[in-house]
Amino acid sequence: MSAILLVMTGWDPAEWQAQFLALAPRREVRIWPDRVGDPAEISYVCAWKPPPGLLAQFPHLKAIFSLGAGVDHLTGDPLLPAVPLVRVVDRDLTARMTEYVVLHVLLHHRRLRLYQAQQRERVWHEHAQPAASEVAVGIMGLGVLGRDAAEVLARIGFRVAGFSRTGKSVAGIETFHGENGLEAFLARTEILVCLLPHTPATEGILNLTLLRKLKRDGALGGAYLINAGRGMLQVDADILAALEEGALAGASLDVFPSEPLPRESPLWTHPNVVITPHNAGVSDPRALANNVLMQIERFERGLPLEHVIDRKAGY
Ligand code: NDP
Ligand code: OXD
Repeated sequence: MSAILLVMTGWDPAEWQAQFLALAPRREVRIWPDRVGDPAEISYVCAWKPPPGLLAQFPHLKAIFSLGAGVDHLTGDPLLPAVPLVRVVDRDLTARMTEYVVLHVLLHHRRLRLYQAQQRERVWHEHAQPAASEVAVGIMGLGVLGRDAAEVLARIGFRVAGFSRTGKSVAGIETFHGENGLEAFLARTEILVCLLPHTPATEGILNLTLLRKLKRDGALGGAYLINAGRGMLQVDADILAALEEGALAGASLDVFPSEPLPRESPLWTHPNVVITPHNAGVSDPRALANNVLMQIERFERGLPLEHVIDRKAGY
């Protein structure tokens, strides 16, 4: 017996199970917490936010599959078994994230919040509109998601740069990396898009000191933040302070240190903040069940698993 166990918090496992069984009817697919069966029969866990310590209970586990692109919901578990930890890299998820990033870059670029406010007051007034080619977008995290978004934004005409841990070369995109590259990257960036993973090195990186370094006197006349990476990258109080003092003119936030965003957070009602409920790049079981099953098949044929994370780097 080589069973797959679905472990998820906040998502409906029945939908995932149905997809797995539709694609691989002969597989044994179980659901935590009610239908785990004999823990010794679990070979693969497919997880989204499992309770810490749970995965250590399966003595014959061969691989763990994160059902999201991010793995911080797993790497924070001090008892995480030392088996390969695989993350999602899938065209469906990437396309969804790129939609989100492009939507929010354009929303700030085309001043949609301002025009919506004018509409409520029945005000017919046109504001100066820079061309995309005058506006500098900077993407922190030039990985699978950041790179796709960068390429689409460049195609629309924005001046796009990317920032990563190690050096990269991407046609049509200016690249910066490492601590030495950060200052120059921020100094040229008017719309900062964050698609970094949450690791010890990135926690709290979106703080007031960093936000103050963004370019405020560019074509847009202010700096904007779009965070669809992880909530633990951002300091909510610092974003509010940056909006207050003018370091930021607006923000789109999909992720928060505490999710759901507490009802009392002043971010909810800030006129220049757009809030979405961590759905920038949702994991759709119709696309991802197949992705995971293909990986398991590769593994069972003796081929290397793809997109195994580097435990030391944390992503
Ligand atoms: P990747 O691992 O492909 O890319 C991560 C990028 O971040 C890489 O370019 C990496 O640099 C860079 N990076 C990591 N650490 C640092 C650092 N300390 N300093 C500078 N750059 C750093 O991940 P994905 O693009 O697939 O996903 C990114 C994140 O997006 C996920 O980890 C997840 O948190 C988030 N996400 C959010 C979703 C949502 O719905 N809001 C949906 C899906 C993902 P290098 O290239 O040098 O390795
Ligand atoms: C992910 C997410 O990591 O949805 O994929 O946040």
